[in-house]
Amino acid sequence: MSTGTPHSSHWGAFRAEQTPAGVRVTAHPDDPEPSPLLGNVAVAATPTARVLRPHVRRGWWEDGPGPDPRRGSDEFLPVEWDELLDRVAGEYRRVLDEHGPQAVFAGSYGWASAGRFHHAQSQVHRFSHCLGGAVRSSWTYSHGVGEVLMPHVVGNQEPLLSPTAWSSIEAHTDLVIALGGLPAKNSEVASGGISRHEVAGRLRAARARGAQFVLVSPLRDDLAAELDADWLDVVPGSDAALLLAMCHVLLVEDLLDRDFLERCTAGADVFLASLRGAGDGVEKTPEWAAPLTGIEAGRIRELARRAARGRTMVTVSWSVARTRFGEQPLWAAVALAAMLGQVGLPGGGFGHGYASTGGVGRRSGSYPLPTLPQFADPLRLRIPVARIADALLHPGEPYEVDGRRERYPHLRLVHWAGGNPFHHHQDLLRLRRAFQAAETVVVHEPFWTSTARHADVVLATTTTLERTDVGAARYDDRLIAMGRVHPPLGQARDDYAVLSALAARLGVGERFTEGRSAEEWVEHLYEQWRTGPAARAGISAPRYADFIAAGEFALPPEPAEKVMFASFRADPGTYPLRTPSGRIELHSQTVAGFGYDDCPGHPVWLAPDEEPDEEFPLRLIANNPATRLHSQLDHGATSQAGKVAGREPVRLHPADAAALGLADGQVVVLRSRRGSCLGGLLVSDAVRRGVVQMSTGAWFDPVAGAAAGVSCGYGNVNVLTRDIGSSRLAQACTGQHAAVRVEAFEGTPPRVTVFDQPTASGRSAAAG
Ligand code: PGD
Repeated sequence: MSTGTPHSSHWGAFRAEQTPAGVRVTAHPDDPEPSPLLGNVAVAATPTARVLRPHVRRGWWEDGPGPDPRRGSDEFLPVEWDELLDRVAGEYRRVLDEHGPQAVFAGSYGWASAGRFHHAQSQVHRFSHCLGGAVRSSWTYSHGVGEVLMPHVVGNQEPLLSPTAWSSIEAHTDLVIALGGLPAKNSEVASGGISRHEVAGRLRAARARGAQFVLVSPLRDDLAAELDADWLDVVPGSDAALLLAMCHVLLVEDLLDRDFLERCTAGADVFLASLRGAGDGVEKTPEWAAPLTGIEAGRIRELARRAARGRTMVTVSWSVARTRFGEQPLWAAVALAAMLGQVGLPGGGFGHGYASTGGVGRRSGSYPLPTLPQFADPLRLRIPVARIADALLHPGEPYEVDGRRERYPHLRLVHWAGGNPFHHHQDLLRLRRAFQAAETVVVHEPFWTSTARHADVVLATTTTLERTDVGAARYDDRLIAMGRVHPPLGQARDDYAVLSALAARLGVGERFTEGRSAEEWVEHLYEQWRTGPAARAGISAPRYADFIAAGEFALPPEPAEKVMFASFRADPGTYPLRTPSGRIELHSQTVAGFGYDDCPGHPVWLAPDEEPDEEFPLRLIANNPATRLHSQLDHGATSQAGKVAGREPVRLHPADAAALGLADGQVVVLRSRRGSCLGGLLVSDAVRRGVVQMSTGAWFDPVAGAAAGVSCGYGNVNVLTRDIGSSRLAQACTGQHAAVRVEAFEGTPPRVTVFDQPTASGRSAAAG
């Protein structure tokens, strides 16, 4: 192995060493295809965009807590740690005493960084549980639709977390129909870490054996060119129509597996009748789907026949469901796979999220990992994760989710660590108003992200390079002894140190820390795991000192190649699914009973409710980026190398660019009903006509935006997207799509300011 300190990130294991030229990063030698995202790591060790000491927003410091329209544009003052922690503890005490824990939001959604002990959300949750709890969030931005829908349809979340193994696809699948593709960029990352990147190799091996691929996506590069796929460049948001039409072909041409439907599904009669027009009088033929999807009827018919000819895997990326009515394409894909009758067979059936991260399909996640205990949540009050702005703006108002009627709590204190809502949420100008409605916003961040800039209190946090930890992830096969690469920059402290200091001030210090330092905790978690759950699972792991000396520990291989629902398929009576019927529910009486017209009891076609019009004629795809993970290290070398004219790239088909008189490389303005941003144009025929693609994760820069007369001067696509739930069922993120227009930017583009240190008066905070 190369020199340097072992380390790990969501995009790969590596070694890092401090050199006079900065931190040098070398990929793990066993990684067959290391991610280019490693090129972003070194910038974290430089002062650029780092929060080097604690800061406070002037208005909050001087005028006290309360809703404040200055939040997001006020000055920041550097302050001393102790003085600031005293004030934050006092504010916690005020809110808890006057309003109780239901007034504190500590959901802290976000990926933060790799490492089992310093995992920021786990730290905040443990802290708030010591204080009587706080409001938390349910589900994820990644796959919120699947998390709620799949338990109704197949009884659990297996299809989105650990579907049939890649090795099974590699060996057995004849045809992969990939809705949303299997994009290399997303398979490079995995929450918690990934020590070997294998997805591209698996796909190549399947292709070499003879597997064929069909890519269903408006973007050609959602599947590697080397796989030689047929590209169905569907209209964004129309996948459910395509899938229903394929189901219709199987039905009318009698290509369906009636025995499987009989033995293993419930409600097939209702679903099949709906394909023939029951309910709405519309036969879901390929001719019906053609104008909706932009795919000729003949191609749809042929694809259905092809799927029935061999072993077929239908995959739906997480992003396809990250849309309005995103429940429908996912449920329709399950229905198609059920009609093909291959669920539970090697290489057949369906999966949700292959290549959406590198973890899906890799391992079954059956081995335990070292885990920070969080105590029980005394409050148990949650909101759907993507409804945070609604909650802040509409306290006490009712909403529906998954068959329940709930009310939003009145959130006064927002405490966020390890996430970037001003990256991940939709309609950022609305989120800004929502944050302004809070009384106090506390953010732990290593970087001056837009979330930090919308806080009252910014707690300067270390990065993983500045601390030790155990790197491990549920679907990976190694534990990495993450070592400290360099000392903390400025006055940055670990989240644990900050929370320990707050806990002590709030009288729960001993409970929170159990008397251990961070380094003692890391060893303790590892040893607890080694001698407890790992030993019980038959894993013989080295003692901590030996683990550190070796730099890593490889988990044993899993016993057998996973085929999802194999035992259920073989014997549904003995191994029923955890649905009310014990089978795959093609019609769910439970969901039907909720009475939601935006998610009825079986898969249907629901036309998108923000369609292009004269004012906003293009369909935006706001997908995850190829040059960074989400918003992380946007100022890193790989991310910056991908910018166009210093802004986030905007891709447009050559014919659309020509019609608009736009040229490659120029600065453009994107506008939607909600906001506007600058971007740098890339003309590309990998994008369907009528579609514009801009990735998420460029830091929201309202300052540069103001100079340019737009909402964001750098290219944060979430100023354009819509803050609305997928449906009343899942209430999940719908950030993938919006209707927009693109025009030339006239004038001199403003300087991007979002990586600068924020303005401070220079006065000491104590001087007021
Ligand atoms: P990250 O950029 O990973 O985005 O949203 P998420 O909030 O996870 O944010 C993590 C933050 O944690 C960073 O700001 C980083 O600096 C900080 N951090 C890292 N390490 C530490 C630490 O040790 N301590 C502390 N305190 N902070 C740390 C991702 C979310 O975005 C996701 S998962 C998806 S899938 C969504 N996808 C889309 C989409 O497809 N389309 C749109 N329009 N929007 C999306 N948003 C969602």
